[in-house]
Amino acid sequence: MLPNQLKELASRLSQAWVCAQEIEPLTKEFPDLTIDDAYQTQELLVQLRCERGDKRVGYKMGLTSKAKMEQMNLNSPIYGILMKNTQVACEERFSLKGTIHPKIEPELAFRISKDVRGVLSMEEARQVCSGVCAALEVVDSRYKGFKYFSLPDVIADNCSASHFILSEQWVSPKQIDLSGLLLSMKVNGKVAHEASSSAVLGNPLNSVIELSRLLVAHGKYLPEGSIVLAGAATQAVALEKSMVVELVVPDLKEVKVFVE
Ligand code: OOG
Ligand code: MG
Repeated sequence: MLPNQLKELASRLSQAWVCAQEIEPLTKEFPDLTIDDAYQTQELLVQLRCERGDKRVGYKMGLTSKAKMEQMNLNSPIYGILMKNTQVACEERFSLKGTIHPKIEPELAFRISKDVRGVLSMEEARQVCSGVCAALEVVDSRYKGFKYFSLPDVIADNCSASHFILSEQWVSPKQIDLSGLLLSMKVNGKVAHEASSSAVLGNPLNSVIELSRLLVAHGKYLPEGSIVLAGAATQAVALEKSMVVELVVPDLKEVKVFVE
């Protein structure tokens, strides 16, 4: 598609985010939208956010577990961009105002300690991830009914990124078995979904490797200091007012949010 058309799509999505109003999936009108067009639209959308005073702080991986691929009926890992103003502090209140049909999901986050400009090996991924912590991601599609027809739709919509919450403590990944952590997401004190971290591509570090591959393919790199969300290990839960959501992971500090 032409650059001007992609700009128009980015501004539609931007408007939908600002007004918290759902729109038709883009592919309904533009069935030929490619994955490459979609990543360019995502980039233009993020540029619009930056013009309004926000800042990039990292990346989120999506569809990295079987549970999420099945829930969304899509089958390939994708990335979105994390923005500074969408981080909610741990144990703070999160207002549903400004969201459309938000859901929450359990994740692990990594902190990247140096620029990554190529495709990482497992050994390199271990070296560049200087910290890991428990995270909750709020996803909120800008499309009607939280449904899309295709990967290009969800990629253009910054992979349904809404907000994210990190636990207050980063732990060195070298101290723990990253593929054997039990992630328990509790809603109002009761376990809603639970899975091993191995649900995320066998080991969540594979998600960072997959991100490095996708970034090379789309002419981008992973800057030092970035935060990377590895993708949900389980299905997401619809968020409702007054919920208290918590992710408990042995060996990591828990992360919690109060919904209002
Ligand atoms: C797509 C984003 C997926 C994850 O962790 O798998 C995602 C969606 O669920 O709308 O964030
Ligand atoms: Mg996610």
